[in-house]
Amino acid sequence: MASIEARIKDFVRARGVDVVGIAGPGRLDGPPSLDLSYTMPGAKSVVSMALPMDVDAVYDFLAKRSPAPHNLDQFLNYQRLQRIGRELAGFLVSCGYRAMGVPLSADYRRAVYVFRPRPAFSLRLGAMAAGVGGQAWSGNLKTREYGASIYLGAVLTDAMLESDPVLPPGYFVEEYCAKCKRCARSCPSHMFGTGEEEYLLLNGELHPRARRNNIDLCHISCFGLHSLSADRRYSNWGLHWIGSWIEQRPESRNQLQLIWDMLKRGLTVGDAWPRFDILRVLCSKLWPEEILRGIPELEDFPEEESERYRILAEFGRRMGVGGIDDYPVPMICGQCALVCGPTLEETAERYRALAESGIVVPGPGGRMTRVDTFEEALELRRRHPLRISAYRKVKDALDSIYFWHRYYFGIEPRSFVQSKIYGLRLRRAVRERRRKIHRHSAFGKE
Ligand code: B12
Repeated sequence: MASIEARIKDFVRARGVDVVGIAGPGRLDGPPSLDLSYTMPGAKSVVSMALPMDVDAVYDFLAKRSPAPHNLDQFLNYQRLQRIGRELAGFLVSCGYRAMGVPLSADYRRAVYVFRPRPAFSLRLGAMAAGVGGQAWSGNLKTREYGASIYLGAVLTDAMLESDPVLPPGYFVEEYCAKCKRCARSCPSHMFGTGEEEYLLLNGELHPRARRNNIDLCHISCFGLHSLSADRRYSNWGLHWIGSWIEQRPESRNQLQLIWDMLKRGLTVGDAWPRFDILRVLCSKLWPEEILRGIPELEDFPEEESERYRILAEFGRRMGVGGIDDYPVPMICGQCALVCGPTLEETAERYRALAESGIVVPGPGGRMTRVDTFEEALELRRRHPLRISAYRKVKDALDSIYFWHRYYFGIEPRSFVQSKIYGLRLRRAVRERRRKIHRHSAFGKE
C-alpha cells in the first residue's frame, strides 16, 4: 500500500490542488503562529495546499477594468479550499488519525490591542515548513508554480508524517526578488520598501523579506481606507482617501499618528465592519453547497458590472453580511501578491498593467470610475463626494468597536510568553548572522 503521505497527496490532487506539501515533527520550530497544538492539541503534522488566483481576474483587477472577477475568485476558492480541507480531514480520520482543516483567515488570536491581528495558525509559515514555497520580498508566500498570487489552505493532524524537502532561506529573495521587487512598487501605502531586509526564524534558519515600514500601512490600504499610491500615479480599488495624506503622508515610524489616522478613517466610513465581516465569515466557515446555488463560476460571470455586483452582494447576504450592496467588493488590494507571477517576465507584465492603469475613484452615482491622472481623480471626488449618513457612520463605528473586541479582545499568556521567547531567539540569530558577516568581510579582506 502506498505511504500515507502519498495517499494524502493523491487525495488532494484528485480534487484539483496540484501544489501540496507536508511538514512533520521536527520541522515546526518557529514563531508562535507555527504552533500546531494552539489550534489542535496533539497535532504533529500539517498538510499545506496552494490554489492559484485566476490570472485573467488578476489582470482585470490590476488594469482597473473590474475588481469583481477577482473577488468572486476569492469567494469561490476560499470556500473550495475549506471544502477540500474538510474532506482530507475526513479521509485522515478514516485512516485512524485525528485531523482538522484550518480557517483560511480572520482566525486571529485574542489580544489587548485587537487591530494588530496575529493568526492562531500561520498558513504562510506552514507552507514554508512544508516546502510548498518560500518567503518573498513582500512577506507573501511565493510558489515556483504560481508565484505569490495564490490562496493557502492547510489541514492539521496527529499523524507523524514524513516532511517534504524545503526551499533554502532566501531562495526567492536572492534569486528572483533581488532583480524585481515590483511588489514594493505595487503597494499604494509603502508598507515595505526595496531596501532593507528583516528576518523570520524558522527551524533555526533566518528567512529574509523586506523590512516593514509599518504593518498598519497595509491594514489602511487593504481595508480600503486610503487607496491612492504615494506617487499619486495609481490606486487600488478602495473607496476612500485620507485627506491629510494627499499633501503629506505621515512618517511611517509615527505609530500613534498612523493608528489615529487609521481609526479616525476606519470609524467614519460607514461600512468598515461588513467589509471585514464578509472576509471573516467567508474564511472561517465552510458554508453548505446550497450557498453556491445560482452563483456562477468565473467563466460564466456576466459582463455587465451591475449584474456582477448583484451576484457578489447576494453571495454576501447568504453568508449573513449586508450593508455593502452598493459596492460588494471586500478584496480591494493585495496588489503585492497579485502582481507576483511565476516568472520575472510575467510579474513585469502584471506590474506594467498596474502602473499604467491610472486611478479609480467613486464617480457618477457612486460608481467606481477610472481616470488617468491625480488631478482628474481629485476633480471627480470633488464633484461626486461619497454621501454617508451620520446614522450609518455611528452604527458602523459601534459595530466595529463591539465586534472586533467580541471576537478578538483578550489576554493570552501563552501567546505572550511564546512571542517573547521567539523574539529573543530571533534577535540572537540576527546578531549571530551580523557577527558572521562582519567576521567574513574582515577575514575576506585579509
Ligand atoms: C494577518 C493577515 C493579514 C494582515 C497582516 C498581514 C501580514 N503581513 O502579516 C493583513 C490584513 C494586512 C493582510 C493582508 C494581506 N493578506 Co493576509 N492574512 C493574514 C493571516 C490571517 C495571518 C498572516 C500571518 O501568517 N501572520 C503571521 C506571521 C507570518 O506574520 P508576521 O508579521 O511575519 O509575524 C512576525 C511577528 O508578528 C511574529 N509572530 C508570528 N506569529 C506570531 C504570533 C503571535 C501571537 C505574536 C505575538 C507574534 C507572532 O513573528 C514574525 C516575525 O518574525 C493569513 C491567514 C493565516 N491564518 O495564515 C492571511 C494571508 C497571509 N493573507 C493572504 C493574502 C492574499 C493577503 C493580501 C495579499 C490581501 C488579500 N487578501 O488579497 C494582503 C498581503 C499583505 C502582505 N504583504 O503581507 C494570504 C497569503 C497568500 C500568500 N501568498 O502569502 C493568506 C495566507 C490567506 C489565505 N488563506 O490565502 N493579511
